[in-house]
Amino acid sequence: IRLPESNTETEVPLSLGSAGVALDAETQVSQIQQALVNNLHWVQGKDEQFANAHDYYTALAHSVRNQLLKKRIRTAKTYAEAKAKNVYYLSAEFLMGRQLGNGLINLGMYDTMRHALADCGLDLDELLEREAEPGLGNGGLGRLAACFMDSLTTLNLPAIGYGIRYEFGIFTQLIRQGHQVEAPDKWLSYGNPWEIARPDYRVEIKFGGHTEVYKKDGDDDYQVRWIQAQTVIGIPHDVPVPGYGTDNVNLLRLWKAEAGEAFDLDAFNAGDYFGAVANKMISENITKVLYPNDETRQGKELRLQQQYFFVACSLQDIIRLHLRDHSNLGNLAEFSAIQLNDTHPAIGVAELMRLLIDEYSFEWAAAWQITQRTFGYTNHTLMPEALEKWSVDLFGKLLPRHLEIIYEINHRFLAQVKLRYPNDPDRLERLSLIEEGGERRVRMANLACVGSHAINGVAALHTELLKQEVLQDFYELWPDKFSNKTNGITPRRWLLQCNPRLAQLISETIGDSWITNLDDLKQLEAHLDDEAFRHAWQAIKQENKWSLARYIHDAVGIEVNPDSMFDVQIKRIHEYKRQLMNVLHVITLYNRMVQNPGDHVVPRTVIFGGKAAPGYAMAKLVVKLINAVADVVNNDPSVNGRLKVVFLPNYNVSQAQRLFPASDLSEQISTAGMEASGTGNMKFALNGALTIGTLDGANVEIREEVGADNFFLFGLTTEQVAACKAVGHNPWYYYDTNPELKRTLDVIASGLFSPGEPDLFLPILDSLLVDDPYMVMADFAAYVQCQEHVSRTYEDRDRWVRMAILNTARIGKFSADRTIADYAREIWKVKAVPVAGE
Ligand code: T68
Repeated sequence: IRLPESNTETEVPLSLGSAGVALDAETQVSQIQQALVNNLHWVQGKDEQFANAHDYYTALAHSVRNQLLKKRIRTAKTYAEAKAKNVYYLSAEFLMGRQLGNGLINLGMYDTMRHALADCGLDLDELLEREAEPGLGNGGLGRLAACFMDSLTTLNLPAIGYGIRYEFGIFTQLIRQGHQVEAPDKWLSYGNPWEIARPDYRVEIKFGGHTEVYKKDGDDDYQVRWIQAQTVIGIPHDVPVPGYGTDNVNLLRLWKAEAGEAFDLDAFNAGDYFGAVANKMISENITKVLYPNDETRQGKELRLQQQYFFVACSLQDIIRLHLRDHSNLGNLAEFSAIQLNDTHPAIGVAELMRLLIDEYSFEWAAAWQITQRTFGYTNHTLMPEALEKWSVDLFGKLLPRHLEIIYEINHRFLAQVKLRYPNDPDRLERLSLIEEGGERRVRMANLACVGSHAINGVAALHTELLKQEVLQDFYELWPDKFSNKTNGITPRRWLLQCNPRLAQLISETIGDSWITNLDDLKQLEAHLDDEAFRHAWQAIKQENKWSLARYIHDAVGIEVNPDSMFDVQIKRIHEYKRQLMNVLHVITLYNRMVQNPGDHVVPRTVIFGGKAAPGYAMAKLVVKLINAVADVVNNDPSVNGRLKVVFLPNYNVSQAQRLFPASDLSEQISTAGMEASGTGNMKFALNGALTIGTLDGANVEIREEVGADNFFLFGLTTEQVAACKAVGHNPWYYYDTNPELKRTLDVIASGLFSPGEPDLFLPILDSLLVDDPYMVMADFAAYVQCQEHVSRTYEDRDRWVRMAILNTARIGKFSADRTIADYAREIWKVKAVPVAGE
């Protein structure tokens, strides 16, 4: 490693000279190297002799962070002066992915940095790999929040993302003997160069205790106050969020819980040292770990504590910011749009009411108007069993004042409903914020609906189903509150950063405006008949597949053939997503090879990745089945490499960035009517993979955009699924009438995949044959047939490449920039506040 001498300036501008003029390449390189060595010496406290790769990573991260903070300071100033309306995105999860590569890309420094590092003997790729992935989310919902932050900043919209700084993110998935084993995710153990703790913006959060009525000094009216049993401190940790090609830098503000009184002095003085510290442990537990369940409710007290904690912290912060620029909270809704990312932050409705009424002495009606005008609610699920509900007992114990407020909201709301529907007690019962019958429970989705002026679904089909099913009563009451905002993804991380070769080919062909205006990819269509272009396209896919093949070999020791079709399903393991149907297809292909060894087959590599919730037995058994099938298929000499099955452990954002660019076929095969939107489906298509999919979630709109000819559609529609279930779905019928399906299930039952444990997969067979809730049996034949069509199409490589190009060219609608522009215009009513260039 050859670095210059360090100097005492700890920050050196990287891309601009002091007069604001762009520096020549040589000066840039030497400045980058200077900044790096300064950070190595003055941040890490090491020199080249002792520094390891992680030290270089940290030094580099600080170089980038300095650039971001410089921009952040100007952004904060600009926003404060503009007194503009702000977006506050409340989300229990932000699945940001690694920050260094993205920071370099968004700052436009990526290539210069690579060059400057190479010039002194350092490899950027290697340093990028040193960053721990911040896995502060489960899946689609958390990653959507991250894409939204990127787009908010790129569009120069003033925004803060508020969430939780989990000390342990989503668990690390290990595979042992084919089974998923969970290990803690210690992502903070080497420190986090991207965050800045802000103890000066600490807030106090109450829990438990009771409420009492009192008379304020000099006031005749009674007020309520909440006498808490416990106080927890929230410390914000700020992560700068860069946009692409802009000087704006927004914030992700994540809250960490600390003890109010680190030491209970009385206990301490009485000699109870352990008791004195215990309180600290209890408080800090609140932000200790992310709940690893996607799509299922976790009725645990700690989960409700997490939700209330981060929402209450965020609302105090929002109010502090508002009162910095305005004299009172009466105009809060004009300057703040708060978006609830699912129901996890819905307690915010009751908390804002409490703050306005108890702390700022607003009348109920005025407080309610402010609250409703401020909040918007995004729903992410159609599964009724996933809707959050909290037992009234638990709720009242933890948040006694909020329960009172929710009762009052409910009382007034139901009175209004009764006027509109005088003789409809069932409707009242369904709309009520409190579920009666059995244990009484607070319905968080109902609270979110009542407390918001806007309610949206995340894909056209999902929004329609919300209106017809899960939220039908609310739709009938307030049709104007409802709208659709089809999800989107950021083209910066999901093409420019993860697929640099394809990004470069596209930019050479049509220019680089697509990076911030994804519809411009349409211009690629004009090059469809250019053979050189198609060849270049295919060569890039091939290179990406080679590089994934090397990664697979390093990760799991399986040799895969880069000329085979890479057939990929990567997402959380869930019955409704039907990874099981995919494995059944694999077994069917295997059976054919065994039965008819001479038959011509199109070689495939079927790749799976995804985590199962630790308590979700069926999902974990599917993981085991995939690995067990892989063991048999990959080691059977008669298969002769024509079929390989790979389960990549620990699927996360970094791994996703390797997988999308190298995929040929995207598996989007959920039971129709179950997947709210999907966003992986968009990332595949953007990177030129073709989709095999059902008419579910955003698949419907993707197919509309790319054209039915360029999409492999199969399976029952939502209506057909419902009709099938209504008349009584009989899975045995498919077993008895489809010999290939029968054979596939029989092979599992034979124990071929579970030597020594013949009953291991019985629960899977039972689920398929007893009630088959996700219609795997009903859709199987159509799926297999469609896969045959896929294979035939893949054989005509030129046709396939044309279809791939058209997928990329026509996917522009699914940019998160479009999604955010729609939210901004139609729900938030916020305008861009660009920071002036230096
Ligand atoms: C996903 N939801 C939807 N939930 O399943 C997916 N849930 O269709 C959609 O594209 C995506 O949201 C974005 O809209 C989730 O990812 C969770 O992760 C989750 C986590 C905790 C509790 C409930």
